[in-house]
This record gives sequence, C-alpha cells and structure tokens, in this order.
Amino acid sequence: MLIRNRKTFALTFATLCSALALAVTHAARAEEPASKPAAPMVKTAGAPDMTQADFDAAKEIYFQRCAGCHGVLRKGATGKPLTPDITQGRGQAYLEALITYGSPGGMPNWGTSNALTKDQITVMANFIQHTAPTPPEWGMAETLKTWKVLVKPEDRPKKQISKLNLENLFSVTLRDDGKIALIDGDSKKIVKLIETGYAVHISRISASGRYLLVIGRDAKIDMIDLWPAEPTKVAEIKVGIEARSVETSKFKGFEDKYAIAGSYWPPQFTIMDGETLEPKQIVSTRGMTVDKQEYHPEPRVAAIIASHEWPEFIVNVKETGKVLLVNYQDIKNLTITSIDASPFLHDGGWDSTHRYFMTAANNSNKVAVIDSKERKLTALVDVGKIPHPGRGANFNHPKYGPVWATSHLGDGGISVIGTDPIKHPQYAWKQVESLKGQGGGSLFIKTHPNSRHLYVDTTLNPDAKLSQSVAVFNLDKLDAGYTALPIAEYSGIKDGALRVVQPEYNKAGDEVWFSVWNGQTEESALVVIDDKTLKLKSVIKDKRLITPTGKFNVYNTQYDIY
Ligand code: DHE
Repeated sequence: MLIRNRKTFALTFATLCSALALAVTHAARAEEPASKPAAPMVKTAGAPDMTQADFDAAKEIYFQRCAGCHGVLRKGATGKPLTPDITQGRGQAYLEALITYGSPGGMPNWGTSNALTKDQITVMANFIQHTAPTPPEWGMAETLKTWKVLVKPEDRPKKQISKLNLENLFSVTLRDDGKIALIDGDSKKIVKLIETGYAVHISRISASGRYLLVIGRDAKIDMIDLWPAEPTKVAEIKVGIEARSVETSKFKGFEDKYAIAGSYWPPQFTIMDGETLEPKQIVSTRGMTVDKQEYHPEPRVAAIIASHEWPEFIVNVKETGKVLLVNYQDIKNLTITSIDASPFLHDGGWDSTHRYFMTAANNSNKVAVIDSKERKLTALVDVGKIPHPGRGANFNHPKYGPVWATSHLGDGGISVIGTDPIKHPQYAWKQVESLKGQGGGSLFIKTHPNSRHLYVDTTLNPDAKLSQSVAVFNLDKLDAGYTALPIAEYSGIKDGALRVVQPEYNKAGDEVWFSVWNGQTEESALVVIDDKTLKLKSVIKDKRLITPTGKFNVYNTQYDIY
C-alpha cells in the first residue's frame, strides 16, 4: 500500500503527514474520530457549486488527509496555502491534476496511488476553491464536558501494589486500533491493552513514574495509574479536536502536580491538575510569526518538554517558530516567556545535561538550542534537510566530547552537534560532523548512556529495503560507517508494506526494540536486538499487536534518557 506503490514519492515533511493520513484511511478504522470539525458550507463567489453532501464528504477527507500539512484553515504550513484567491486562479483542471499526480515538492499522488477516486478528486478540487470552513473552538466549557475522574485520588493505592517491574515496562502505541499495549520488558509479554483516544501519538510518564499519560490525535488524554494490582485508567479529558503532545511537571517540588497538552486545533495548550486532569488554564497560541512578524491564525503546538531548571513547560509553537516558557508556579498569574526560534518547530529533546532543549525547526533546516536555565535562545544550528530527531540521541564523541544528533527526513545525513560549552567550547552549538546514513525518510534516532551504538531508522524511504532496515553506527568507530540490520526480515512477516519505526532501549540499555509496522488487517511485530552483539534477541508477536508505532520505556521516558 503506502510507500512502495508511490511513483512520485518525494522526501519531504509533507510525506510524513500524508503517510499518516494514508495509514488512517487504509486502516479503515471502524471508529471515527470522537469529534469531527462540524461547519456549515460557505458558498464562495467564483467557486464551483457543490451539494451539501459533497461539501461534508470533502471536509472529512480534508481533515483526515490534508489538514496535517496545509493547516485546518488552509493558510499553508508544510504544504502550500490553499485559499480561494490562489486555488480559483489555478482552476479545476490544474487542481485535479495536482491531486491526482502529486508534485516533486512533496504533494502525494492521491489519484495514482488509488487513495482517492476520480470522483473524490473532483470534489476535493471543488472544495478547495471555497473558503475553508472553520472548525469550532474548544474552550473551557467543551473541555469540562469531556473530563472524567474514573478513580478519585483518595481511592488510589498509596504505594505500588502490582508486581510488575514498572521501570522496564513499555507503553506501545497501537496506532490504528485506538489502544496502547503495556508490555513487560523482561518477559516481553503484553500485560494489558488499554482503550485510548483515536491514533495515540505519544506516551509520557509523570515525574514519579506512577502515571502514564497518552494523547490521541483526537486530543483525548488518558491517564493510567501504574500502581494498582493492574494498570488502571484513572482520568480522561479531551483538550481540543486535534493534538499531538502531552507532558507533566518535573521541577523539584512540583512532581506530578500539573499536566499540559498541546493542541493542533484549536491552536492552544491546556494546563491540568496532575492527578485528576482537571483543566485549569487554556492558552491560545495564535499570534505573530518570528520571521515576517505576520499574524498566523493557526500556530499549532508541537513538542512540549518539562524543564528541570525552573517550574516551567517548554512549548514549541510550530508555525510562529516561537518557543514558549510557561511558568506554572502561579497558574492564576501565568508568566510566559516567548523565545524567537525559527519555523516550523516540531520535535526535540534534551542534551545530556538536561539543560539545553534541542529542537528541530524543520522548515528552516535548523536545530534551535534553548537554554532552559538562562531561559533564552543559545543558538540556531544549521543542519541537513528537514531534521526529525524524535527526542534525539546524546553520546560522547571521541573527538568532540558530548554531542546530540538528529537524522533527517529530507536527506540521508545525520547531524552531530557539540553540546559542551564548558570543556569543548570550540565545538559547542555547531554541527561538528555529518554522518552518512542509509538515506532520507528517517524519523527517529536513538542511543543510550550504557550503549556504544547509534540506531537510525529510515521509515519513509521509498526503497522498501531501506524503510525495512535500520543503520547502526559504532560510536567508537564512526568513520567505519554503519551496519544495516534487516529488522523487518527478522520479524519473519512476509506480507504487507512493512515499515520499521522508532528504536527504543530497555531500562538497562542492553537491548533495542523496533516496531515492524504493517496495515491494520495484517500482522505486525516488535523486534528486539541485543545491543552488544547486534544479533536478534526476540520477536514479539501477538494478534493484539495491531499497527504498533511509538514505544516508550517507562524509566527512560521518566528520566529523559536518550
Ligand atoms: Fe509524530 C512525536 C507530530 C506523524 C510517530 N509527532 C511527535 C511530536 C509531534 C508530532 C509534534 C512531538 C511530541 C512531543 O515530544 O511532545 N507526527 C506529528 C505530525 O504532525 C505528523 C507529521 C503528521 C500527523 O498528522 O500526525 C506526525 N508521527 C507521525 C507518524 O506517522 C508516526 C510515524 C506514526 C504514528 O504513530 O502516528 C509518528 N511521533 C511519532 C512518535 C513520536 C512522535 C513515535 C514520539 C517520538 C519520541 O521518541 O518521543
């Protein structure tokens, strides 16, 4: 289905958006997102007539497949703007051809890949010549209606009752099944499946290691208590219509006190009570962009990370290119420091000291370095095309000392950045090396303090051989290049368009887990590699492991170890 059938595949960030959108549709998930943006049809002068039914169908397709790149309001982000002043000028035939065949700039070939029918393409070309319907806002009233405390804090255990080795538990996203699987890292058995929001994006662990928070693409957060006899959902809430990020307070004295979630729509973040998810404050991120200082109506919240230096959340605002330091000491008198970085901010993680937040500005091919102690921008480092680090990888480089690395979606390089301004000031905040990886289409990179290996996936590379294998570098012999491990082949799965995604270490740092991600009706697996020998250690297969993508080891996520 996905990558191998595409003739005009182009390695851009738009490809990632569309890969996800396609996965959603191909998976033909039984359950629809909990709330779709409902909006009346707006007739726009000069646009072709449409029936209300076609307009509604197009609106749904747009939300599922196009909004991730072009934005809900179609003002443009990773994809081009699609406002009627532009689209009407292009005309129906041009738009249909573009949707059908895609473009080398990254627009997917929706027609020739059979993802959309000819009729659907006609309707979509009609639709984008009308003014974009604006989905509803989502304020405190809507948020409160969705908030449920399933087990009150006073009814929860006072200490861990379960016999599980929580520190080596993995929370695994079962993307198209609307669940997470909790897998015991020692026995490699599924401990429990938990129903979640629609297409969970990430899992994060509270400072104490007790609460696991997951956020769905539909902006639903599920909070799971790991201490009872078996992990139990204790609270839930929906903080918008579309979201990707969730985090909890980690500053000393504020452990588990607050949670925060960032939304794509509406563009805002919500601060909640850390034990009950009671919503406390909702803050809009609409505002001016860093470069042209133009108003942006839809600056989405991307990665959020909890500061260890101040009682602050560090919030990436994608389209404005600004990093917000949200101080939660007094949430009734919220103090927000806004730092100019660069567009479009996406994902990132700490350097090894947990002082500097290294975050990808993927539209400008830069990594922004935020000093969480001095609360300012330290540097904007030029890297390769479309950096996409996940949380990145920290290691001690034989020549350059402590470094942080990111791979790229848009090229096969791995950018290595010096992160030690004290002992290696000449290398700090510079790209000191660019390693040659397998190719573009990389999403995630990982190492561990106890490992001397660096793993780089190439999930979205158009060549199946590359998207199904990972590159491993020996950190003491970087000049020797990489060894390729055929992870999908190790899984023994023969059918389906397998993609290998996201390395994740166990607590000890001596094994690495990969998802072998297949279609919803096909077999998927997790493959575990012995980090010392690089040999296959285990293949986790279970019919309940449907579309596994992200994996989050409790201990490594809790302590930001990567
Ligand atoms: Fe992700 C992290 C957004 C597509 C798997 N993804 C993130 C983060 C953001 C984001 C903002 C950082 C969260 C944080 O740290 O607080 N992802 C997006 C998109 O906007 C995008 C491009 C398109 C979309 O419409 O969602 C997208 N992401 C994908 C996928 O297709 C992936 C591969 C499969 C899936 O499950 O959806 C995917 N994203 C992940 C994973 C992480 C992630 C596994 C966490 C990595 C980590 O190690 O922390």
